[in-house]
Amino acid sequence: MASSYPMTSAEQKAGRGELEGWIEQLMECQKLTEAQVKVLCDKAKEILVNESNVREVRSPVTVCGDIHGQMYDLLELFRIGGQPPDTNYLFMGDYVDRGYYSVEVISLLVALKVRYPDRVTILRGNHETRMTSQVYGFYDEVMCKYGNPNVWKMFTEVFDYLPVTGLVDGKVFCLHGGLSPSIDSLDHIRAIDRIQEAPIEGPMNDLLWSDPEDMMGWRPSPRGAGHLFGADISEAFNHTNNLSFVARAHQPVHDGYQWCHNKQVVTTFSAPNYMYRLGNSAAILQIDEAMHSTFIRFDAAPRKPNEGRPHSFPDHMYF
Ligand SMILES: [Mn+2]
Repeated sequence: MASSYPMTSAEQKAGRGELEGWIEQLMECQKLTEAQVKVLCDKAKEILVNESNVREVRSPVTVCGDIHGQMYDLLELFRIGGQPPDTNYLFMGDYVDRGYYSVEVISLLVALKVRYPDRVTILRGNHETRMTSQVYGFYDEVMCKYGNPNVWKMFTEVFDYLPVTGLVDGKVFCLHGGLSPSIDSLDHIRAIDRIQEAPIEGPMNDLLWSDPEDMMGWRPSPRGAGHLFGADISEAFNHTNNLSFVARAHQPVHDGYQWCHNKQVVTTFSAPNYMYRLGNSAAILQIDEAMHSTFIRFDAAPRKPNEGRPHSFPDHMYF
């Protein structure tokens, strides 16, 4: 099984056995050392630099939404959806901030990416930026757990390399936020120079920040970044690019997933009881080889007695 996958050169340098040890440790919610994070992040950048802005993925694959540092709920997700690499995964961003375990969550997902690069895809969310993760928890958590900001700096460098969108079998377009008035086609996205801190406006910013809305046309977003896009926009984009639907994350939804725009767009959110208080279910989207979509709902894992609050949560909900 795991041993039958060919080793990448990055894996050879990091050491496959070493990586598997790190993954095991992280699955017990034990963080890596700063030196281990350095090795991991260097290997991750080597792999990610070669991935397209529109990362092509083959079915079967399980598509996941926001995680936000909720480590025990991510472990529950793997129990329900299957362990990598037995299940292929595509994560649509927002791994850090808000929850108690941004450090362990991002370390685990990056380690899985390096160990199983063809079976795990991790896209960028609006929280995978310096601007956001410095304010909403990840930076403070790193300071608290490591005593200096180095691990935050290393992971935010990896964030610059993450692909912004994915495409399952050419038919399901996956991304964190939504569409952009400056982007009509997937080729426009392929042409973006993405390896940088996410710009505060423009097409790449829109992909990370936009939301679908029950309306027509475009409007500025109340988030102060990205746009609201209407049903006519989604329909035109899917038609132009020969897509079945757009899968995105970015907004908590009560049942963990929610269709809109006449089933042109679906929101999937994978952090149950978001921020340990919203009471929402989480969901994952399984796409099989026949391109059938199945949503699996799950609820929050039991809280651990040692779960603490390493930092306070800002109160407004726009992130
Ligand atoms: Mn988001």
